[in-house]
Amino acid sequence: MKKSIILLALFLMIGLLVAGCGGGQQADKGDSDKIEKQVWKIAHEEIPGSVQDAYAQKFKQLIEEKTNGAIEVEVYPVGEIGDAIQHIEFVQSGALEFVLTNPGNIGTTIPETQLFYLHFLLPDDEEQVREILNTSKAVEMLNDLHLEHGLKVLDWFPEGYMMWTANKPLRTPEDFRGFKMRTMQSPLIVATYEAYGANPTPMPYLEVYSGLQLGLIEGQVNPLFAIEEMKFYEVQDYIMLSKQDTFVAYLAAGLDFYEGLSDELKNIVAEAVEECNEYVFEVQKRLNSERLEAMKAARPSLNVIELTEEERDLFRQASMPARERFVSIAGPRGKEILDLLVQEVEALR
Ligand code: 6CS
Repeated sequence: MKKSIILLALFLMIGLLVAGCGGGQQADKGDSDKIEKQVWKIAHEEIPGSVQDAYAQKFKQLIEEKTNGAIEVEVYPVGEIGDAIQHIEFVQSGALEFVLTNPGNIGTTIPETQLFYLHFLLPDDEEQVREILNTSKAVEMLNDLHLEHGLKVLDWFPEGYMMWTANKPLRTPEDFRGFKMRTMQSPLIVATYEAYGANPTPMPYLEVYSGLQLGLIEGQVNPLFAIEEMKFYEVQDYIMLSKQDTFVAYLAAGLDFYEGLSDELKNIVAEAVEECNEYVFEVQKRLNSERLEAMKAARPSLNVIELTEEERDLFRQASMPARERFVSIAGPRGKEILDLLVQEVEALR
């Protein structure tokens, strides 16, 4: 907490200095428009080379191009200015302009948003997941809830199916009995693994590798690109291609900052976001597939198990009590959003 306040103060000071230096300076954009010089900061919760980093770098490139360099975008991967939970606080307070994050990190503030971690809720087809994220009324309701917390959600995108890793096969819910499964710090994610009888153990992302190495946790769940770049496969003998949920992420801006933008800048941001959304979908597809092959090549003894539809069905049935837990955690508004999302997914089938 103390560290978070110091970091926040530091960023506010830097922000004031930059605003002071840039005040009044104008840069040409085309022949007519003038955009005030400024620096925007975007933090994300992954390491360089990840899916979120690809999004942030593309966003930087597009904003800088579209403003003819008047706006400079600085990208901060996880750990450079605090952790993912602190990033959200920084955006709410105006110390950062943008954040790429995931519903697990905002679970205790906006519990409804955690619904994406319910297993077997989103479609199995990732093109359909993308369509839902881009068109859903349920997602719009979640965006409205973020406004109440000083956040303007600008984009949602999938980062790939969540896959389990362990030092033993996980083929049935019984295999999870008492299993120390690392999860993100979200009460709902914990509930989803409790539904299988596991012993979920929340732990920060950057501690997972050593947690596995030391035996503090026995397994973890993440998309393939992350299992590779975080080197989890070096300390786990099995990867289960389980696909029970999709890692969903989103871009948010500080509401006060966003509302203070001119219409021209809001349009530039909207154009950049649309391009990033398409770009990152292809990036995650490529990274998830290439990196599975890279892990197999780097560690030939790694066991990759593709769960059968029958095995996935056992998990589907066992996962249903977590939906009741979601409703008890997220209340009537959460139930309304969940029911709507279920209908929207059904309509796509
Ligand atoms: O498991 C986690 O904590 C993290 N996984 C990914 C793919 N992105 C960031 C997140 O914090």
